[in-house]
Amino acid sequence: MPNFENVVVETDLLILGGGMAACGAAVEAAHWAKQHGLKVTLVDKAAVDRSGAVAMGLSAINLYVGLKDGANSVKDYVDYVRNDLMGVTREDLVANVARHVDSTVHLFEKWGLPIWKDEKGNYVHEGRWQLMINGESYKVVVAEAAKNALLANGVGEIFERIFIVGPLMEGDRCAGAVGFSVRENKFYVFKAKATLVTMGGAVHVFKPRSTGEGMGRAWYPPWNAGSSAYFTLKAGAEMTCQEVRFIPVRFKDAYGPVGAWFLLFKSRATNALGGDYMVERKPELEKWVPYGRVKPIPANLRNYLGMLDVMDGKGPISMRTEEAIQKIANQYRDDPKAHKKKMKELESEAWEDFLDMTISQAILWAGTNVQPEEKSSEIAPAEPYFIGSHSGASGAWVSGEEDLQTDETRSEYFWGYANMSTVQGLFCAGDASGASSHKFSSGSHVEGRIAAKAAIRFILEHNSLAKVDPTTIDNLKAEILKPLDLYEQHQNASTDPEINPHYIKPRMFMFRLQKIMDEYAGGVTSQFITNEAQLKRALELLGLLREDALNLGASNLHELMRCWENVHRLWQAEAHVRTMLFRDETRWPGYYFRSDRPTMDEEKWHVFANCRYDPATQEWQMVKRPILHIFPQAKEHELLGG
Ligand code: SFD
Ligand code: AMP
Repeated sequence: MPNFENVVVETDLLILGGGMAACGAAVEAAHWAKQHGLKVTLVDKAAVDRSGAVAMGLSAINLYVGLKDGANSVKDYVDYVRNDLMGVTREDLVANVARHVDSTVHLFEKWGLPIWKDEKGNYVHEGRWQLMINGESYKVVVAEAAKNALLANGVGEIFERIFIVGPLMEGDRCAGAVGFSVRENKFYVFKAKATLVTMGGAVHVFKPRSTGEGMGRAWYPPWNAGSSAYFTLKAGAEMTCQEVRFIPVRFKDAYGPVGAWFLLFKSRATNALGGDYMVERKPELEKWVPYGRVKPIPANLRNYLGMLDVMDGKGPISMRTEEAIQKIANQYRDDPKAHKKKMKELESEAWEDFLDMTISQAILWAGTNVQPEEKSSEIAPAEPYFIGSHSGASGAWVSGEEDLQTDETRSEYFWGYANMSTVQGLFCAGDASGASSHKFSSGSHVEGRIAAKAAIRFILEHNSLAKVDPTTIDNLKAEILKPLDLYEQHQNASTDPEINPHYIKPRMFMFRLQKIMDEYAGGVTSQFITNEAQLKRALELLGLLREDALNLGASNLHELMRCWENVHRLWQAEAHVRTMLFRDETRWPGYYFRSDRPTMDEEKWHVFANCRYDPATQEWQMVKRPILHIFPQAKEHELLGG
């Protein structure tokens, strides 16, 4: 085995990940840590400047409440999120993000992020909650502030290109994390008084639509591989909404965003016959009341209406970019000069929307001779992703903030520290915390801040480093580096290093995982449909894959990372399948459909479906948790419009 140096780092607060939530956490933690003489350490598998979902930039800030203008209230946002998730949401968590998020957006602007302004100096909205930005450098701007907060103040340190594999535990308390450098032969042990997990969601658990040379292309960034879910599951934390995957409808093949087209340009999407599924399929929504009647129509139901057209043989579905652009420009048709100017402006906005966050879509447009003002573009539902901060909801079950609880919610939703999971000292934010969807980039940043502040308080009240037995660390090191050993020992047993009787390479492992999920757990190939028998078969096959996970082989550090990314994906997959099996109904058609339970069952399933892996018994437990309201006047059935 190659010689790996052990690097032990002791800290007070350990932030895992360097994305939006982590950067928010760094800024907030630095403030409180400085006051109390504490140390904060941030660890990212990549380089913070361009890591995570915002790496390429974004073209909008999807969550801004605008409390100061009085445009919206916190309750308005909670209503929106709950309705979009077909009634399943933790109101206390969403409200906590919503009441603080504007301050984070104002910080972004102060740090230099250009937010579009109208002639009166007001933010330009894409939709009710979304602001348009020139966001190519969004992540760089946010990262710079995080780095300044930690490094310039001398309260912290940042480790880049360290892949975190899993938790370090002392009994039931999280005592830190272990991982390895992806550049040098170094094994890292981070010992901490509190640990904040912000390692994003998961992609490539399901077979992507893209194949061959385009295979890595997906909507969600390929480098987020389920590390948050693995970490929290292995620590024994209760997880929530693991069945709630997100399927974004995107411009086909390069996954360009649709929000600006639907909301800002007010575009329609039509089928091959020119029909608008949102109009023609409206009666279908009645099957999903009360949520079928809310405004805006929940994202999964919007997806579902389009999918019904495709299943009826009416595809492809097209975004009518040419129609939308002409319609806006036509308002200026009496003045040819103004018309020409407006057309130029709209064209440039259309291209910038992609260039700001999905550059490959602009390249695909260019490569296929698309001029959006002349020709419509195909859109399609992507493969499923796990992204609790967007329109999915999967993540750890975390405590809410004390002042947002009612007498009823307190015993269910509060256990001392905001955003702490059910494991002592283990906090989660962004995609890592569940049941609080629609946080997006700004909400994830502010949730990182909320969690970091609570974690600092936890540290002050539990101010000791755990004593971890050295043999525990040796065992973890041997387990984590095993793929390198296996490869070294057996590489000569076959002529092709990809195929060997003694080990499985991570790429092959990933293909197997994706095939299982795609075919049995409601992926693209099965039109997002599954049933009990298929889910049970998926579990059986995942069990066999789990056995083979012990024999992953890696020829170098990069492949070692790939091995562990795929183990992380496997655990995310298992939590997903088990929870879809547990929830005996179809609640989110358009995300997945249980063909054996084709309707929603409000009486039995108006609950959170939670799961937990018990590290002691190595068994999974499934449990229902109640959906409770924090705005007593706002019981959802009274709220619904339509
Ligand atoms: O509209 C390890 N999102 C959008 N949000 C917006 O506000 N506006 C938009 O325009 C958005 N669009 C969008 C969005 C997401 C994606 C994928 C696309 C487009 C294509 C959502 C936000 O991006 C999202 O909500 C936040 O980024 C979530 O923040 P966070 O912190 O939970 O995740 P992250 O930023 O991806 O960061 C994860 C970090 O973890 C690191 N990491 N580090 C160490 N060890 C490991 N094992 C690790 N595994 C991961 C990563 O490197 C990263 O630093 S729109 O089109 O939808
Ligand atoms: P997207 O580009 O699809 O991620 O959308 C960006 C934002 O706009 C998210 O907040 C979406 O929920 C919202 N959104 C996208 N399309 C629609 C639509 N047709 N109606 C209402 N909201 C939408």
